[in-house]
Amino acid sequence: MDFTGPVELWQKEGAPGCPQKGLPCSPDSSELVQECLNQFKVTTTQLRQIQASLLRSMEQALTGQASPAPAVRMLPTYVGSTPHGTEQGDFVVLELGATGASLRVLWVTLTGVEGHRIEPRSREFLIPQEVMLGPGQQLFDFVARCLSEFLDAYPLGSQGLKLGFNFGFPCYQTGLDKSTLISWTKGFRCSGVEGQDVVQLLRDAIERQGACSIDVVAVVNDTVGTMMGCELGPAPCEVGLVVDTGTNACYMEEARHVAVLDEDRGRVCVSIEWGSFGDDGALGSVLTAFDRILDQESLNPGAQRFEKMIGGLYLGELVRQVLAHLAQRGALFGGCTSRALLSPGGILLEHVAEMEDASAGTARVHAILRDLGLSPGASDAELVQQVCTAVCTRAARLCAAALAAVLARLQHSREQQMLHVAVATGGRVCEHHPRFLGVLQETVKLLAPECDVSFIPSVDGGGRGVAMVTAVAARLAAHRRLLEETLAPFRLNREQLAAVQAQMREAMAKGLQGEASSLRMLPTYVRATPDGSERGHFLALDLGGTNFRVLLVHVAAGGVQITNQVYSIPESVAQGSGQQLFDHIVDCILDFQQKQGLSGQSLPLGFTFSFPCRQLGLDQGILLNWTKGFKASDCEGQDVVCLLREALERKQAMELNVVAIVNDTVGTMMSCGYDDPRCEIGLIVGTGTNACYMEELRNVAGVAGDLGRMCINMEWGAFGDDGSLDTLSTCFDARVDQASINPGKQRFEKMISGMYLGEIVRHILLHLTSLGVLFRGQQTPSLQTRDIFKTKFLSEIESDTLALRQVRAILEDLGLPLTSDDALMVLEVCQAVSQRAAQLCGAGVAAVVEKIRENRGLEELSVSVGVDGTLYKLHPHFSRLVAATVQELAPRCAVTFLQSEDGSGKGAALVTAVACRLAKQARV
Ligand code: 0WK
Ligand code: BGC
Ligand code: BGC
Repeated sequence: MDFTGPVELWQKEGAPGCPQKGLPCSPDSSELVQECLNQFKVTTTQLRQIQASLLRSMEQALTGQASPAPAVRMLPTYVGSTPHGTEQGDFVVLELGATGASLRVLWVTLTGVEGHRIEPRSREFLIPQEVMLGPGQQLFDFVARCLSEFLDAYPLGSQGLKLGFNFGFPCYQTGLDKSTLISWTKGFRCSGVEGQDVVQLLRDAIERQGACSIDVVAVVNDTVGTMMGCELGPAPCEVGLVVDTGTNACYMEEARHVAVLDEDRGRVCVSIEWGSFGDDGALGSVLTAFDRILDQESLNPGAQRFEKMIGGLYLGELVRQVLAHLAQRGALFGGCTSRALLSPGGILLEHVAEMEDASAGTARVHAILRDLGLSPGASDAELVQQVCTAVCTRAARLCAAALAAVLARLQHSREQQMLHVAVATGGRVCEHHPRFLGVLQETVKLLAPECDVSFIPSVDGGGRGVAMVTAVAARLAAHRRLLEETLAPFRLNREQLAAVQAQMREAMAKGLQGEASSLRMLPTYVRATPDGSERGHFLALDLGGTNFRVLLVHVAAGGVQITNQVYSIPESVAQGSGQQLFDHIVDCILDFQQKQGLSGQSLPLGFTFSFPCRQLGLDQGILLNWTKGFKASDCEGQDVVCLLREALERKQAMELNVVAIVNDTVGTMMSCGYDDPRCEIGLIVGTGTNACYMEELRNVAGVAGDLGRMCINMEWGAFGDDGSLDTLSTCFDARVDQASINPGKQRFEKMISGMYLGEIVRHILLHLTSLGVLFRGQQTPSLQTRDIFKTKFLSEIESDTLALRQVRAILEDLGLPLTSDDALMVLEVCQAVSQRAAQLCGAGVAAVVEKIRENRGLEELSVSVGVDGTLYKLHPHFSRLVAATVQELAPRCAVTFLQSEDGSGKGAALVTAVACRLAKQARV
């Protein structure tokens, strides 16, 4: 190490009477020694101040604050997860910078079996001083030569080797294998490297060396390697601490707190680069004159001030400075000095560690001092030990204050008062110094008593950790590839969506003509949307969605008042006998009437019945087939108005007059049409999905007349039941369909609606778990449980406001053992499934609006769509994606989506009101 500063510097500062922490100069030698030792005392208050100041700096840097530039850099490392323990394979690790003037190459075999370790094989190469201070290319060529020399001993297969580069210097990383050196530290100062991508420099050197089958897949800071190499234990190891020639720490930060990352999900390992703490003067109060001299004589004066008080490269030098100072004032070694004592770098870390080791005893100290050319007196050994202890104790306590700042940061970012965490420690100061770790742990307990911290020494200086990162990178890349392959069929492009639109148009035309088509295009006998002249009190029923509702609707000049009550339809009733179902419906009506004081009152009733019905009139609807989990017997093929009337009769509620049966899409269109006459389409995306629209009567075969329009219930849920969607259908869709109570039916609905999306996601998660991509490949009973993954979870998981931990909470409630990577992948699965649903729904709406535009021979169409349904209303992105797809596929239609506020019950009442108005006019 090169300390070439002018000796006379001491005299100037040591002048009697200087205010700041100058060089002590009392005439009494023991007092002089005490004065020196006191210089290195740092009080707990000062430690707390340092802890607070470093924490402030860390949080300023995380927010990306530019000026004043925070003293620490907080560099994201692209390591997003701690090891699974399942990583396996052979990896080469190249270590540069962790241990000063040496380079290490390791061959690491990861077994993927927890607790089963294969000892890495490694070799150390000393780096000549001129290489550490020469041109960068020389350094990297030296590194590449050492690498191939090491690998010559190993049989390299053809498949090439993955290499992890452990580079212990401050770097801006833009990817796991892309890293730009900010500045050299610790005695390195090669030219032409700062500001360069060190992975590229290494790749170029390896190429120049001709060792071509080596793939550099990751560059890692040594602290990260240390953290990642940590054995799995009771507490997650989420902090890596290195105190070797230099010092630094890293920890797992919530990604959303790292401004530069613009990522709001998951965690990322951040290299703090705390060595530069105090470069802004924050350490002024604890710096001694010895620290200032050391800094001025260093390769990088003014930089890495904190490191220069803790790092192994500097501890020996600090001790030497103090001993030289005391010797020259006659307080030590009888006033004699030696070349080693006066030469920078004369006392090394190893010397200090040995001299401090109480078990070594003073005899050993004497021996070391003699090796340094000194003639220690009787008391000198103890005084020297005291100096070593003072310097190293301060280093350990300062390091503890910094670590306490990291723990406080973890508490902040995790919003946890009580923190359980493991800290992986690495570096020769931690490993070899007799007391450093002890003082560190003690002081951390003092400064962060509410944190339960376990210290885990890294086994091989992070070699395994770097191999882990490389393996994790390889695993993440492999998992990402499998995830992309699994989700690719859900990513529909414009051509595929346009094809769905065209197929739907074709099926609409056939259905309207009564030809074979998966779209039944059922006439509803609703000929007009409300014109606002409707008046009266109406009862309405709303069956077929999440809730069964009975409503009292008062249509007046001032608007519509609605009173309603929700009743449940137990599965046993929905899948029992038809009589049981309709009796249950009438019981609810009677209960409602009784509660509203309407018992016995004769009121017209509109029945929203959200199932495919062939209507023969407004009050006649033959149920074609049940959908959405309903399967009541003796109903299909029956007129459900009759079934209701029979039940009313059975319950002596003859005063109720069933005037109209409408589909929920029609009710929704009417309900929204009451406020916006341009609303001529009704769309439901809830438990099920469907749409209706106002079609030109001339296009509707089977209904007399050519003039005017009639609302057509498309029953688009059945689109594709003829196989026309098979090209888009995935194996997961097939599994959901096969497990449903109506296999082969409602294929379009089963790719879009709320009753099925959760199940599609569950099947994908099962598949990804079986591939080992999720949940560490562990299949859990809960995930095998049908309908356990509710569609509302998609809406919650995809909401922008939810942090990943809340996503994790939802999944953990399901008993899924997950990591943050898993939660991120579950999120992507949900996004892919809901996006496809929204796009398919959008393609359907685009087909309808284009049909209306062409029906009316318009260049441009402006139309509104009344929408209802839990999925459409609650999912954070569904409505936007539907609108975007319609915009893309039907650019000549300006489509407004109106979310129905009062549900289709209001619509049913309005249809009833229109029917009553028309009936009265007919009687006049
Ligand atoms: C509310 C409507 C009802 C419709 C339902 C669909 O009033 O007629 O069936 O929306 O949404 P879901 O409740 O199935 O999510
Ligand atoms: C470097 C860090 C490194 C630390 C420990 C410091 O000088 O800036 O990147 O982690 O030494 O080796
Ligand atoms: C039914 C439709 C209904 C839709 C929305 C489908 O399952 O067949 O009649 O409109 O669900 O509730």
